[in-house]
This record gives sequence, C-alpha cells and structure tokens, in this order.
Amino acid sequence: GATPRAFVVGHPIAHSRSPLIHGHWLAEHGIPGSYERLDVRPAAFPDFVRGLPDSGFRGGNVTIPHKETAFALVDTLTPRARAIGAVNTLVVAPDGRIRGDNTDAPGFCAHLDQTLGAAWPDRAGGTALVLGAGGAARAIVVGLAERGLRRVWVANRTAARAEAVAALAPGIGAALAWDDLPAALPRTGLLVNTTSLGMKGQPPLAVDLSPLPAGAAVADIVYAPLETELLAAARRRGLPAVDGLGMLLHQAVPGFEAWFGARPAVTPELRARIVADLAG
Ligand code: SKM
Repeated sequence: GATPRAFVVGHPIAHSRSPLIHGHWLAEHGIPGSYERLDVRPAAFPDFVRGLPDSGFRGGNVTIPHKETAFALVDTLTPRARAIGAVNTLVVAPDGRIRGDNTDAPGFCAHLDQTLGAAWPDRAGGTALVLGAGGAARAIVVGLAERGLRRVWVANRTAARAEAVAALAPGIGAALAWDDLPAALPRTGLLVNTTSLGMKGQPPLAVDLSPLPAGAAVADIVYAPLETELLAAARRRGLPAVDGLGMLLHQAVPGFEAWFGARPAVTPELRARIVADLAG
C-alpha cells in the first residue's frame, strides 16, 4: 500500500516534539512512513478534519487549541474521549470514518506505572489531589478514576471549574477550595500539577509541600523546564518526582500503533533524545 502518513495539528505548532518522537519510532521500526507538523488555524480546522478521509493521512495527533473542536467533529468517539470531552488522537478507518480518542489520560498513567510501579494508585489510601481545572486536568481525572483511585480532589482558583472537573469522576471526585490545600495535603498520596505555573516564563506554583505524607509522590505535566520548582521541592523532601515529559512520550504510543501498525516503546534512548532537544 501507500506510505503511511500521520500528523500533529495545532496552532501554533512549532514547539511540538511529536515529530521527533514519531520520527524516532519510525526509524527504530524501519517503517517508511512520515509524521508531519501541521499549523492549522481554528477557522480552517473543521474543513481540515472533513477532508481527512481523502487526504492520504491515516490520522494524527491534535493539540491546543483544537482538541474540543475535534471532539465535536469526529464520527465516533472512544468511551474515554467521550468522558473527557476532548480528542487528541484521530484515526481514519478504512471506510473513511474518523475515530477520536484521548490518549493523554492513559499516557499520564502509563508514565506513573513506569516510574512509580503499578501500585501507585494505592498511595496514601488512594487519594490524589489535582491542581488546575483545564483540559489536562479533565484527562488526568478521568485517567485516575479508571485506575481505581478512591478519592480525587480538584483544586482550582475558580471553584466552579473545579466542580465541573471533579464531576468527571463520579463518586470519587470532589472540588477543593485553594485555601483548603494545607488541610488536604496530609491525606494526599499523589499531587499533580496540571496548571501552567512553573513553565518557562511563568511564575512557579506556590504550594508548600511539607504537609504531604512520607509515602506521597508529586507529578507535574510541565516539561519545559523538565524539573520545575515543584518537582525540585518534592525531591528535597525525599518524595518521588514525576515530570511531564513522560506523559507526552506515553500519550504518543496508541496513535503510532494505530497508524503504523507496530507498538512502540518509551525507552531511555527516546527520552534522552527529547531531553537533548529541549536543552538545545
Ligand atoms: O495530547 C498531546 C498531543 O497529542 C501532542 C502534543 C504535542 O505535540 O505537543 C501535546 C499534547 O497535547
């Protein structure tokens, strides 16, 4: 058949490391495919999606600001994408129908499996505290619910948004006021920053980690810089610190497998390559 082609689409898209990740795997597997970076403005995105069946692409990744629009435009949704309300992976089926998935949630959890071991959902009795209430928080809360957490708190400066995200984990999710963080931290087994605080050019996230229990772990979705001040503070406390690059690497796996037919591995070599690119 024709050379398999896939893409990452966003606006802007220059910062995306997805072409590097998929290019690494294509070379590793000896697959003569391509993975292209596409900058598509919001106004042009619906036509872009409708044109996919005749484009020669087998699918692609979708990033900011198109994930919610993609959710609304696809023909079928995975249950996970439906729960999250956003799509980051498109697959064109042989019959031309477009399936939308969200791999951010399993990507986040797969990285925790790799770094903390598969028992991480049990830390501190199965309680996670998610900071922020944007798209990444939605994905992570759904992912945590899938993995059997017993309690998921969502804290956000805007309380109404925290309520909406907590509602994605029925029975276990609850909104938490920002002022109540110090009281919640002693019962938190996994603290996750999903805000952009700590990213290059942004102020750091100002949360005192000293109330966290000894068995807690701290995760950040920010990967530039790789070690945010939050993660540095976790390490100083002797707690496992999980950076955001792992989520980016792992969320890429299901798409690659769907478009190119081989299940790729997140190896130290791949990670080192992206780390070097981020540093350069
Ligand atoms: O969900 C991912 C997306 O699939 C690709 C991406 C990128 O290339 O920067 C970031 C995340 O939104």
